[in-house]
Amino acid sequence: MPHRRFSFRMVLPVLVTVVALALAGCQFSYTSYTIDCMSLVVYGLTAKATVANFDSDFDGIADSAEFTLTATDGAGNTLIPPLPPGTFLVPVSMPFGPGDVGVPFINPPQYNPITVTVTMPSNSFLASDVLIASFIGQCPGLPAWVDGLGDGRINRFDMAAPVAVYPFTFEGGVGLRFYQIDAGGHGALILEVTPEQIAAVANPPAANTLIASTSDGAVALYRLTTGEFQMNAGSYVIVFSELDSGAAYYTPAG
Ligand SMILES: [Ca+2]
Repeated sequence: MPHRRFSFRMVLPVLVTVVALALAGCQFSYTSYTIDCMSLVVYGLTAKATVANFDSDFDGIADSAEFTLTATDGAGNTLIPPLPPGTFLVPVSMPFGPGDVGVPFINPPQYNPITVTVTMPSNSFLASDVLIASFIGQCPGLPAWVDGLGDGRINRFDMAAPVAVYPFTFEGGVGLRFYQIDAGGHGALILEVTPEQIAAVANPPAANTLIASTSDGAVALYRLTTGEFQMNAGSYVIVFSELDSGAAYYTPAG
């Protein structure tokens, strides 16, 4: 585990700072923590087990508190794979700390916020999971996940968008589906663009080129000379570069 020195820069992204918990199963406290794009670091951590859920010497009697960690980004992506049993142990007779503990994220976060939880996992010695602590922070520069629009649409941050754009896997590959959103928030499929239609336009084209549109022309998909896609739906216009629900997109100026 990397230990890092305290610095003001590392404190800035933290939303929630000093918390001390003394829950059933463990006395758990710390002086501060930081979360950034790379890791969680907990400073001044002390832990004293009051319940044992791990048998470290295989005599059939639990003697230690086992902790496990989950780390997820705003979209629920897992930032660290499941830990092997016994990764974090505090013997009941031997309190841990105070010390600094760093937890590196194996998978980089894609959305804020980042949440790390510490639990004592249930097993034959413990009837149910016990939440010990949770840490919440931000990776500066990442978009925030918007609840409610996290259904796979590309334009997932626009609550009032009149059209939702979804990547869709056709027989020949990935294309797009466009849904008109009514005042009640319900969608109606108004346009499908197949991978063959997309491939029929050069990438990048010599001039911005229409790939497909609804029969009335109200919603249209173009390939731009930059290689990006642009959807026009009246005054609502977005540009995106990938046929992926995690694709970055923006509204062009002007
Ligand atoms: Ca034992």
